Amino acid sequence: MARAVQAARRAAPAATNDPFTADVVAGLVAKPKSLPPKYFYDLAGSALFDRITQLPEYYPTRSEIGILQANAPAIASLFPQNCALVEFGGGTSRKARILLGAAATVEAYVPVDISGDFLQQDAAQLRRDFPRVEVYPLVEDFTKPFALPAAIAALPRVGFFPGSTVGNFEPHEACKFLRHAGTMLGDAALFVIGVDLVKDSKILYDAYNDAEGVTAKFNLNLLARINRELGANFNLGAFEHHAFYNTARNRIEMHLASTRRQKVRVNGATVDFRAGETIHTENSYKYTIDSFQALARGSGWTPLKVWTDGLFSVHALVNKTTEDR
Ligand code: AVI
Repeated sequence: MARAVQAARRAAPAATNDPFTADVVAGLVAKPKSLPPKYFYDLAGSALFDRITQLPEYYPTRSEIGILQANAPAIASLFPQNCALVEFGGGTSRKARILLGAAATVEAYVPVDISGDFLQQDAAQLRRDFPRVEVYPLVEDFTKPFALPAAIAALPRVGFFPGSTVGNFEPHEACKFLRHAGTMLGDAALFVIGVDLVKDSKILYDAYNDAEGVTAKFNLNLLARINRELGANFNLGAFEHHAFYNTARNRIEMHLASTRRQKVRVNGATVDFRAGETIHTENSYKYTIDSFQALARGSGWTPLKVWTDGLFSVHALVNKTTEDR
């Protein structure tokens, strides 16, 4: 009985209102253990992700930029007059700049990101580079509904969600996100969205297991962040990066595997790990053009056009069902 009480005390984490602490603790006491991928992107994680996008094995960024550059005039021709471009997760405006350069009809640009670190800096540079465009950066968690700036209330909207970040959502969450984006962007809005494609598993495997080990560092940084911000004592040398393609579910899975039996203190709780036990840190779903269009249709969007280089796809969707037209 005394041991049971002791064990319960040990397992009970300190109460918290902070979402990061609450999500980390809930994920580590869950079975199987998992952590939300949105927490990868602190300052160190964002810098590592930036390095990932330049790796020879990580094709999605290069592919998407190539598709946007090659088709910018065609994409821009779908934009309504005097519109606002709303980018979900627009921490850096690298890809939006391609559209802003091609679409003279954009009056306002609203980058929305959970981290304000780069937003303000980037907004200042954008205002210099595109003086005709008003820039309204918004620090928000775009996975949840939020209010758009009043200044763009009267403008028709174009949503932009590049990078295949939609693939980091579970399909039901992707559907929920597309629905809430539809509500925010309004009837007849356009949505330009980048989606990574199902392909040869070796290409996918290599993209998440780069030779330089940057993706491994990116994955392990999540534990380093928990140590830094929550005073936890993860031994980074006792966890390994695992990434593999789950063909049955069309997704890359990333895990952090404990190399041995160990205990870790996190926010007043002790978390036990068996040797080989993993923390599931990310899914990156891959779609076919048809499977993504089916998901979009089921979420209130009508597919209008798609551009692809065979590896990656950029979809234009319209917020209107065919029946409404
Ligand atoms: C941001 N997201 C689309 C990336 C992906 O490919 O799923 C995150 C990433 N994880 C490991 N490498 C890149």
